[in-house]
Amino acid sequence: MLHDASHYAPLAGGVILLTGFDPFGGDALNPSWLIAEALHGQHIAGHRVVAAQLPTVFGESLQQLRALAEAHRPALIVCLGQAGGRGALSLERVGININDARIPDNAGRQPVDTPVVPGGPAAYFASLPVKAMLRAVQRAGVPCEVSQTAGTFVCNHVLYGLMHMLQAQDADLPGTRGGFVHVPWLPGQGTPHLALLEMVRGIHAALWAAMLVRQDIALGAGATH
Ligand code: PCA
Repeated sequence: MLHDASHYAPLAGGVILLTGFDPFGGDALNPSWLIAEALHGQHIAGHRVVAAQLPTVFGESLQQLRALAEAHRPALIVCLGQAGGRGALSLERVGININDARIPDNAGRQPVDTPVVPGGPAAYFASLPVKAMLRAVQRAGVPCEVSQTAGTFVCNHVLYGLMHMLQAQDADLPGTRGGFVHVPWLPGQGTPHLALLEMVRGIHAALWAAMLVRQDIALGAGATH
């Protein structure tokens, strides 16, 4: 017998918003956007993936994300970003209320120790089943980890701002879940790296798990330091 449908994914026919960033910091490309672009138009759990590029700019990135969320009213929002130096897809657990940029963003802004949202809480957890996603990506044969920090540059800014928007009364996006995944360099950008197709396969598996799993699983994936 089929279980109560509400236990599973939200109503079919909706949208999954998947964002990537433009290149930054002197790089010629950004794998996060190439992955999002590759998955644009795919159907996952009855939902259509809509890919969009965000600028690597404090403030503007969040304004564009809000406009996209209001236009598409997605069931799920997953933002992707490049994390050079990491060797696995990194499912971010938490965004913190701080901007502290070691390099200028693509508009030349370099905020130091400013809040993402003045007066906002210190942090928000992503509302994604990160452990179930971890298991799904690993079963697809793609290196994956849960990360306890998204840094303090534009990616953390977007993760915190996204979760603030989803919590806020004014956003009117009831039931929308959201979070962030950092991805390694592509071959040619530096080491460690992952092939584009491998990363696309991993994010595809992660999106399926995010759509289908309502209650996250208990799976040890913490860090000792
Ligand atoms: N990575 C940067 C910003 C844009 C991107 O792809 C970050 O990790 O903050």
